[in-house]
Amino acid sequence: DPFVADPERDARLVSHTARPRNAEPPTDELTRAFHTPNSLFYVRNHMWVPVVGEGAEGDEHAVTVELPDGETRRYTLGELKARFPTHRITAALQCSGNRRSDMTKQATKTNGLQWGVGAISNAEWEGVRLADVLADAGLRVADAQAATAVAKPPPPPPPPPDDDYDDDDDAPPPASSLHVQFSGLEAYGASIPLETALDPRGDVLLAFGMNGAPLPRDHGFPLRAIVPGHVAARSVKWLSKIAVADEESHSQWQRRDYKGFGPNEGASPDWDRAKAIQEMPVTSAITGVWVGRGADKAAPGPSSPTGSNGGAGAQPVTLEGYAYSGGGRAIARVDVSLDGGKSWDQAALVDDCASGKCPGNRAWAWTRWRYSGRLPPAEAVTTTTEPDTNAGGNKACTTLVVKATDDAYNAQPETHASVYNVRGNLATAWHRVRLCRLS
Ligand code: MTE
Ligand code: MO
Repeated sequence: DPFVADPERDARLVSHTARPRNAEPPTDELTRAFHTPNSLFYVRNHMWVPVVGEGAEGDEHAVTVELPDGETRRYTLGELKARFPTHRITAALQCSGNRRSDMTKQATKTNGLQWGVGAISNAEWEGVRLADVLADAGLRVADAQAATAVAKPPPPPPPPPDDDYDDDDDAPPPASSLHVQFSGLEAYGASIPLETALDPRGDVLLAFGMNGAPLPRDHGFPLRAIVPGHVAARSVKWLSKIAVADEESHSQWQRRDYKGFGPNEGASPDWDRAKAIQEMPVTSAITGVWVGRGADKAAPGPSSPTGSNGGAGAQPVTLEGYAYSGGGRAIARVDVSLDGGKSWDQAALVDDCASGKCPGNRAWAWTRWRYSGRLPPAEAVTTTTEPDTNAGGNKACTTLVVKATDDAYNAQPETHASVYNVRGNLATAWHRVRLCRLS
C-alpha cells in the first residue's frame, strides 16, 4: 500500500478523498489570512506522497535536466540552493476544478472531485529560477527574446557556446516550438511552453520553500515547480526530471484532463483539438457572510454563508472573499450584488500587497475583498419554501452574488450552463450564495 506513508492531515481540512489525499480549507477559514497557512493549503494529489528523507536528506534529492539534444545534467537540491540566486514570489495556486460543485449544482453533472470554493490557496514560495538552471545546463535557443532571458546567467557562467547542438544541428531550435516537461517522483507529469519558462518576468521557480518553511510533504517536499498565473496542474510536485523537448508532456494530465471543452462536446471529446489549460481565467468567491447588527464590525469568525439571525429586512450584512486572475493580471474591481444581480456595488479590495509585500514581477497573488451593505427588505425578496430544510414555513430569500474583473477587463461568465463541460473545468461563473431568513 503506497499510501501508508502519507503524512498526517490537519483535521480542519475538508476532505474529498483520503487515498489519494484531496482536501480543501474550510470556507470560513479560506481567506482569514492572506498567506494560507501550510497546514490548511488545499491538497490535490493524484497518487501517494513519495517518501524523500526529511531535513538534510532533502538536499540530496536530485533533479535531472535533459536538453533537446538528449544531453543531461543532474543537480542536487543542495547544489541548486548553493549555485543559483534565490527568488521569492507570492502566488496563488488554483486547481482547474475549483468551484466544480457549483457547476454541478447550477448546470448539470460533472466528472471529477466536487470541489467547493477552496481548491485555491495563496503562499510565498522560495526557490531558484527555472530559466537560470536551464541556462546553466547549457540550453541555447534561437528565439531572440528567449535568448535575452538566458543571456544573464547566474554564477558560474554557462558553458562555452560550442559544446551543444553543433554536432548535428546548425542552429538551436526556436523556443516557440519547445516545451519544458516536468516529472514527479510518483509518475505525475505536465509541461509548459519553453517561452513561459524563459519569460524574464514569468517567475517560474523550482521551489523548496513555502511561507518560510521547507515544502511540506503534501506540497512537494523537497522540490516542486511553481508556475505562477497558470493552472496548478503544471506546478509539478516532488520534481525529479525536467526535459526540454519538441512536444508537450505525454501525460494524461497534459493531453486530456486539464483541457477546456464546449458544452456540446460530452465525455469523449476530440482531446487533441483542445489546447491544454495554462493561464487561468478570472474568478472570485464569497467565503464569509455575517448578518445582523454589528455585522459591519464583525471580525472574520466561524459563520457560514447559510447562517442568519432572522428578523426584519434591511439588515446590515458583511461579505468577504477572494478574487484571482491568471497570467499575472491584477484584479481591477470586484462587484457585489445583494439582490441576485439586479443591483451592484463595489467591494473594497484588501491591500495585502502594499509596499512590496508581494514579491514577484506580476500580480500572482489572490486579492481578498470585503463588502458591507444592507440586505434588501423582506418584502422585496423572493418568498419560497426551501425544500432542503425542515424548519418549514415561508422564507424570505435573496441571492448574494460576486463577480470580479481583471486589469485586462476580462470578466466572469454569468452562468455555469454557458461554460458547462463534463469535466467541470474552469467553473468561473458569478459566485452565488442563497441567504434565507424566516419571514
Ligand atoms: N504534482 C505531482 N507530482 N502529483 C500530483 O498529483 N497534482 C497537480 C499539481 N502537481 C500533482 C502535482 C494538481 S492537479 C494541482 S491542483 C496541484 O499540484 C496541487 O498542489 P497542492 O497540493 O500543493 O495544492
Ligand atoms: Mo488540479
